[in-house]
Amino acid sequence: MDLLEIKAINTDAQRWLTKAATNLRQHLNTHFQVQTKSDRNDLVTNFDKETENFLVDQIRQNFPNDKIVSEEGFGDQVQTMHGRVWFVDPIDGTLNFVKQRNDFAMMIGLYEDGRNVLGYILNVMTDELLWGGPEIGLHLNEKVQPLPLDQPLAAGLFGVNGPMFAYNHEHVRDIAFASSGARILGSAGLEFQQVILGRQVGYISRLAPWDVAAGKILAETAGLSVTTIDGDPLDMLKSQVVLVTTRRALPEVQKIRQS
Ligand code: 2AM
Ligand code: CA
Ligand code: CA
Ligand code: CA
Repeated sequence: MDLLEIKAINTDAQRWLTKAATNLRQHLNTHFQVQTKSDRNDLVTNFDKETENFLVDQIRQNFPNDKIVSEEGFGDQVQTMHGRVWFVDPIDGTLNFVKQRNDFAMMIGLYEDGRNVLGYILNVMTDELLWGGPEIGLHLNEKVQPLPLDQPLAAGLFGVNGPMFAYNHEHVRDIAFASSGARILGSAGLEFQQVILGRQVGYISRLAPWDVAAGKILAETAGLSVTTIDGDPLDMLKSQVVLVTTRRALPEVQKIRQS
């Protein structure tokens, strides 16, 4: 894809997100249909489904040959990263959305032959859109976003997944204790935003492809490290424990985990 095409897609994607987020904010005080999925805290609402349906529809209308990986079932069964693959998480932080009407994100990621192209993380209630990619750089709304400082683990806050922290799974509690302090936001997208904006030194969680796709593109554009907990490249088509950190904190985290 050349720069002109990437810019054209970027204009489209921002328009879809703006429309979907405006619609969602307008319906915050209406009735929610809430269903459980794998357990009592794994929720889906009619708004997750409607938003995903809308975003997937826009992609299909504009790019009928592209493949789509999405959370709530409107996407495709995608077996390989060959060609153009979109990732859609319509509401990231559904539990926050249901309980707080706050701290949730809309995310889109676009890859071509497995390579990063465009990523979007929209904090729906603050209307902060972090967007960009290797060809167009990193932006927060209309401004170019400076890259985060390469801080060591002890110098910053560390985002964690609640249950992994509670059970010290993969040494997550030990890692957080070596930082300035643990944070649990309840939205993988907003955790990635915090790290990319330099407000946290890292984040660790078990994540599905749509939880991490946009964040990986933006974080790598920001010069951060995104790997599995073992330090391997991510497999974009499966769930795995994902670690995003500054370059400096990465070996420190790995040392704690191996201790
Ligand atoms: P979601 O709201 O889109 O489901 C919450 O800890 C974070 O982890 C959210 O980003 C949430 O995304 C994600 N997550 C991944 N798998 C989950 C699960 N089985 N139950 C709840 N949240 C999950
Ligand atoms: Ca979910
Ligand atoms: Ca998610
Ligand atoms: Ca979701």
